Amino acid sequence: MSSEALSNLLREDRRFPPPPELAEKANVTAAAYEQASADRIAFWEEQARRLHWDREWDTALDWSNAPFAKWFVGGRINAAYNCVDRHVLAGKGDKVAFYWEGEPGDTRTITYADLLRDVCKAANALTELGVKTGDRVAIYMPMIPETVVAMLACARIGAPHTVVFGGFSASALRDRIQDCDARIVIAADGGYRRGAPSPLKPQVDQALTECPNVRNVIVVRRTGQDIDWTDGRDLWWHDVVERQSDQHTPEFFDSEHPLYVMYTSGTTGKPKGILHTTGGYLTQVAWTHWAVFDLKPDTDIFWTAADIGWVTGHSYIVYGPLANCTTSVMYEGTPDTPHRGRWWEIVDKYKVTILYCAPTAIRTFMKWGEDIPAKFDLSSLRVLGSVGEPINPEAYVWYRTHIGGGRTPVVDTWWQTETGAILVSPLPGVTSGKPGAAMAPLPGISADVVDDSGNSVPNGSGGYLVLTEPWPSMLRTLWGDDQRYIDTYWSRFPGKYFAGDGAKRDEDGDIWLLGRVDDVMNVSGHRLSTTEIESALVSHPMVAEAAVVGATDPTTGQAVVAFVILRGDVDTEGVDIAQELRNHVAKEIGPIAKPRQILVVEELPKTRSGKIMRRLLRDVAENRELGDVTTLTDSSVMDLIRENLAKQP
Ligand code: 6R9
Repeated sequence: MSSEALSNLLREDRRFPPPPELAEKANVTAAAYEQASADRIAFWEEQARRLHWDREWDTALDWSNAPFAKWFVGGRINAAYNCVDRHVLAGKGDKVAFYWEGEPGDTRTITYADLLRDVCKAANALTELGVKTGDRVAIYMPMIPETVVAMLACARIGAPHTVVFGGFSASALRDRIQDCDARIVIAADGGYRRGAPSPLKPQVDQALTECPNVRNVIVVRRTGQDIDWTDGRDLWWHDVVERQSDQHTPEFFDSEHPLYVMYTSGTTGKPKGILHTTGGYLTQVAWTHWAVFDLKPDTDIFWTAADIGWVTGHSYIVYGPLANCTTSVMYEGTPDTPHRGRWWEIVDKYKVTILYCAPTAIRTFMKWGEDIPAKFDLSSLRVLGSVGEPINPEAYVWYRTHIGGGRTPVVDTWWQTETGAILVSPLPGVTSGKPGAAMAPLPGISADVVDDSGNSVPNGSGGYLVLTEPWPSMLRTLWGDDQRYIDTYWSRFPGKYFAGDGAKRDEDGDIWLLGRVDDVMNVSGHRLSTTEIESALVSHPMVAEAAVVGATDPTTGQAVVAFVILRGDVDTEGVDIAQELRNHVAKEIGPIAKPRQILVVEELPKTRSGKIMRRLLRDVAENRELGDVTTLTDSSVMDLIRENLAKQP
């Protein structure tokens, strides 16, 4: 990283200490860091005791066959029992688990007692269809309560689920079903997105032409769309689940029993099946949900505005919140349907106290303007969270100011599908937040920033984020590919988990995430972070959102190419936008970071989890045929960008 870039970041000196009332009653205090560093294993054992174990473990961690970890060895546990039954048995059956809001405006309120009844019925249905402990079940659904019920029913009978994003194509679904050899698919006819029914069943039908091992498809009726039906294979959820008994006795499984496989893209074309198991995963999602959001189960209304088909949904819509007996909000649709204030209307309506979402959403709201959230009463909010990408300081401050009313801490939470739960994050009652920094590893987590040779970097320097000790919710392997697990995560720096993210430590020793290392550019021998240049661009009053890529350049190796979306409300009449922004970047970071090209676009290509697909932008910047676009939310975005560019000099 260039010294200019570093000194620029060190200029970020705004600090937001915890509100005193929050700090006073905070679930976690600074003592937790000391306690955990004195005895990390004992700390996690204490957290594991938050759960119900049918039999306690003999050994907390078995790392003798590293990097294959076993946590809470010998313990017996059932994830669904922990998320549902034990709360009902404790007299909380009437407590609301989900306030569900459909995109068209229909609503459902689901209590823990409702959830228990539905999960038992679904578990009985799966058993009737021959699903046994260890069999895989694929779930391809919109954001409806049945998705949660389906996941918990699988967990209850020990059948690992693999949830495939509703936005994924038939071929993506086929690859995932084939890779984990799922025998049953749970799907819906469709879901609502952008004000219209969006079909799902046709993709299932198409995928299954190449998945002969799938015996049955259970179909939830959500939209009532016309669908094709394969007799003998397809079954309606309301036929096969509704008639079942609402009693089901859960079996307790080994702590290391597989809970789910979640596919995520790797550097090759073949997606990686991240395997999570039960005891360690549930321990860490439950603890982090309680600690990082300062969750008060009796009074908070929690909302993770993400899709369940993404790991954030698994850990912080389903398993973490339910393990903590939380009341959550769940929303089916897009933020601008039927109007751009939909999220804020939901916060206002349900008096949401904790909101967790992605920086890309925040930047979109910035683009739409602060007068939209200003029309709603957001005073119930007390903690805001961010996940999925580095949050640039401008977005952080906007979020805190215009959504959080200048009161709420913002927790920038770093983690991955692989890590299962949040690992690096501020604690809202302890940490003085710095806009843009994920700050420090949570208690019980050992992380470091290292240079190319794997040595710890001093404060004030950049490098790679690594984890130096195993943690309970870590992935156990890649489904069916132990060697790829070792190669991808444990070979770059022997004995350390390589996250694939660039990071730096500031003068205080706090951690800043700088984006994937494949997003780190090398311009004339200077290492530049895409995130840093994006932040600089977004700090200009004309810019709403920016994506930066390194395009191959004959002289400099790589050159910086920036795609920007302008704010709707600024007057650009007579302004040479590109020149203005290039100078701005030069001023903020240094002349070396000046984009070679600045392209003004209307939209950026994003995955359903909100990540900008820089790979595609690089294809455009380097004038290549586009690679795979199947994981885009909306693949027509790329056509728009091309058309747009054809019109620019
Ligand atoms: C939870 C999730 C993981 C990658 C990760 C990193 C990026 C996530 C971040 C962040 C900076 C944060 N990422 N949170 N970067 N600050 N707070 O997003 O999982 O979809 O597997 O993505 O996302 O690059 O390596 P996943």
